[in-house]
Amino acid sequence: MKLYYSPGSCALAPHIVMAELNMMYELEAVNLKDKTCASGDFYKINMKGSVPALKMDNGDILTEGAIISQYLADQKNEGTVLAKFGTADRFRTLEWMNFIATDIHKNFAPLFSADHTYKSTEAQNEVKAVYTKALTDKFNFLAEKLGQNDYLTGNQFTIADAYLFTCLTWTKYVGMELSNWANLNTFVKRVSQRPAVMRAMKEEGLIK
Ligand SMILES: N[C@@H](CCC(=O)N[C@@H](CS)C(=O)NCC(=O)O)C(=O)O
Repeated sequence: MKLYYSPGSCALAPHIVMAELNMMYELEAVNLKDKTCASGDFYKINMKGSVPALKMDNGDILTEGAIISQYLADQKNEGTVLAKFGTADRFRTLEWMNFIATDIHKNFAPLFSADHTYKSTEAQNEVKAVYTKALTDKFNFLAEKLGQNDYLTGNQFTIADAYLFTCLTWTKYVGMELSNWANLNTFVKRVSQRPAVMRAMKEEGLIK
């Protein structure tokens, strides 16, 4: 299997999942600016031009991070990072995955793109204020739901924690202070100390 990624992007989430499951995998970095990678034109691998993309063992490409993580978990079917098919715990994790994909991940995008999307500083600041407020509301909810639990669904680290962790690492790039949410701050510190997370971050050059 090969994961196409860009360092620190949302592809870090399935990367963490592969490391957590101790899978055999290769990595290939993608330059998201010009859509190139060592194999050449990244659009030929993923027409959407976005990471993550997973080349599965049969050579087919699977895209959409939330689905790649489910696919990876089911390859091992250990019931750890994702509970087994048909269980209530599995749906609880998938509920979080959808929330993170649609309400967290995608609310960061305009914060990253505002400066090169809008000409006037006023418009840039307005967009940033709207999406910072949207994320603030979601972070308030997350901090309350996380409570004193180690992870989103309790004490078991799941694919949803890998995804949430990845998104929360972006707060430092968009001027959001994670220490305003003690539970989220502790969560990020806890996850960042997991050996598989450290391995994935090292492989992406994010830490030494
Ligand atoms: N719907 C995709 C979106 C992935 C996505 O937003 N990837 C970003 C990096 S975090 C990206 O590749 N952006 C560059 C682009 O789309 O051109 C998914 O959930 O996997």
